[in-house]
Amino acid sequence: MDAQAWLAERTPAVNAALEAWLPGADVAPCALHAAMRHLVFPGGKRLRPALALAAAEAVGGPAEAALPMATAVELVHIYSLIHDDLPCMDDDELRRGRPTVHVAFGEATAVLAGDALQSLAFEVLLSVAEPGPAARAARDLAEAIGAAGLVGGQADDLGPDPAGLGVEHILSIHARKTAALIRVAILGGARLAGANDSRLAELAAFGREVGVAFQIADDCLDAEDEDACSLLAVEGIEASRERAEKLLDSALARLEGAGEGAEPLRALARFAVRREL
Ligand code: GRG
Repeated sequence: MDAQAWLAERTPAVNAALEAWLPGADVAPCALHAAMRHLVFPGGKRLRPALALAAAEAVGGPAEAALPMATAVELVHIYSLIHDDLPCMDDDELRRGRPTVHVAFGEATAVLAGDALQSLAFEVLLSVAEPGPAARAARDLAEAIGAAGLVGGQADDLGPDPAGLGVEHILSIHARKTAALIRVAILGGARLAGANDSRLAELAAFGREVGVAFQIADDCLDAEDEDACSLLAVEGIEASRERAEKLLDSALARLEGAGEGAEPLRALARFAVRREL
């Protein structure tokens, strides 16, 4: 299956949901709303939303059931990019070839735009008609992006040179900073489609491995960048690529019995790890 074709087919529904939830840039406070929209439109690959939709299909549900999760994880992803680019974090002036949000709108507005996107994510997720599974998904999302997940991973990434602390430490940062959001996108998509506990456990483990492999692949794509956290600094690019492939194999093996419905999820996992963009 062609993951990019699947992404192209499913992304319009995600874009429409994002458009429906985000206030217009002509609505006051205009600068805040424009800053919230800046990295959402045009977006990036929309990989996390696609994983949420594909997870719903993998457990036999319709992809649409996972749309609130898909929307929520993209909003969180954009929040994390805005805050990650800030001068006090990575201090980046360009993202996807455009000025970062703090460059375009100022630092204070960028912080607030990230904050508002994060809270909008929970509003979207908890606005579904049947709140039970969504409430569980919201709890998982809160855990995934807090001190035990994305924010904690980022905190360790800012700490002493992780390369000096060894492979396990770097993998732990990858697992929290990057994989936790990918894992929870898949888990939440499956939850909203009514998956049972054993499918949820299988998909959570799949998501973690794909997420770590995705980050390693990202480091390999970015080999020029001297990111201290990169595994490349410790074990080199070939061993890192091999590690990502092994994680992908292990993740795919978990879905061996999952049938045809899991094919989009398998294809997206391969794309996430082997992509060239
Ligand atoms: C500062 C709250 C806070 C979090 C920082 C996730 C994160 C932690 C920062 C984002 C920047 C970063 C380097 C994250 C690692 C994950 C990663 C490779 C993100 C890019 O994801 P893509 O390729 O982005 O899916 P697009 O542009 O396609 O949306």
